[in-house]
Amino acid sequence: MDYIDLRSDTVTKPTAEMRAAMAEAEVGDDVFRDDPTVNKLEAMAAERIGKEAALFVPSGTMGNLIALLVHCQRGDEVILGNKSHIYLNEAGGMSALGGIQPCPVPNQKDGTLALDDILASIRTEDVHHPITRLICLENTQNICGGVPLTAEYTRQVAEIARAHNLALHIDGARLFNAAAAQHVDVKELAAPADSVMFCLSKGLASPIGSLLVGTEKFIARARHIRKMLGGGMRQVGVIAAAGIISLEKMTVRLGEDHIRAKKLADGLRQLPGILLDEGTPYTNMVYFNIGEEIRWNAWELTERLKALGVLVDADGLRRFRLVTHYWIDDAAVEKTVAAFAQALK
Ligand code: TLP
Repeated sequence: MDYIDLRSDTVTKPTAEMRAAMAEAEVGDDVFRDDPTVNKLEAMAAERIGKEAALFVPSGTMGNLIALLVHCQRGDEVILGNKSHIYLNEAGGMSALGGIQPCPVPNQKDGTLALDDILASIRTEDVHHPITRLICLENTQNICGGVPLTAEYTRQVAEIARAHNLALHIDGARLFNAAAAQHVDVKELAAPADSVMFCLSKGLASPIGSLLVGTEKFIARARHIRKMLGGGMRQVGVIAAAGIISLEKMTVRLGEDHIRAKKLADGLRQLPGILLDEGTPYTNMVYFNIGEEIRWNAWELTERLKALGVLVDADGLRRFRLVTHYWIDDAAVEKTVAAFAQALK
């Protein structure tokens, strides 16, 4: 069956244009810096984000981990959101592989960390304390609804970081969605940060890959750590070729996904038993709960929807997250709403 797949924007398959570019990509050994397609992608990424240099990495998780390993020493502490992907969904890599300690502070409903909470979490110089080294933000903030953080907020956090000699890293897996939703250049969102990771393999529709962006010095160290982690990828221009199309063509169309997320939310809102989160969707994610009057829980509904050709991600016993992306068109939105109407019965 040709499923409508709303489980994530990570499910996006490469477009025909990407597949052709991948087949024809000029390649070389990227560990020797010999792959012209990777070199081009990295230069483009650095330019788009507004930093000196970039590094192609296999995943967002590895990009974030490398950033943390560059910024921090063993025993150092990182201030980050208690609902952040790095804290919750990256297998504890910072602790397991870096000896780095997370200092989680509550994510507010709007995805931010309260400035006072950040300030209160910065360790004072004391022989008993770990050394606070880094603050991490996530933009868009996934679990808070795919909510975008503003450039102004990011600047405020960066000011705190500078004043306390800390670095600022952005997990910008969906930074281009944040930029599209706010009609700002992605550079504005990235400017206050020392390092930024963004993903090609989500809304930008590449099959694999993320980029870590920062100063030349930061990226030189990151390249070393990528190798240490086994992330040196040889003739990886075959994948970078898709990434170039992501940057050139996919970044400018993300607004369509946001409009379709709104249409999806509007359709679902009409159905009794669907309780949309306040404000959803901010970008390409629709978050909602299923009311107690519905006799099916989210896992059961997932199965019922699958039988109707729609794949969704249950995010708890009575909770869902649906994500729009390149392969979700208007017809898919309509079919999804109709499938929910049927499955809820
Ligand atoms: N997010 C995935 C799942 O892991 C939850 C998704 O479907 O949303 N940062 C953020 C904010 C992310 O949402 C993700 C992936 C990552 C980092 C990690 O990227 P990958 O999957 O490339 O390691």
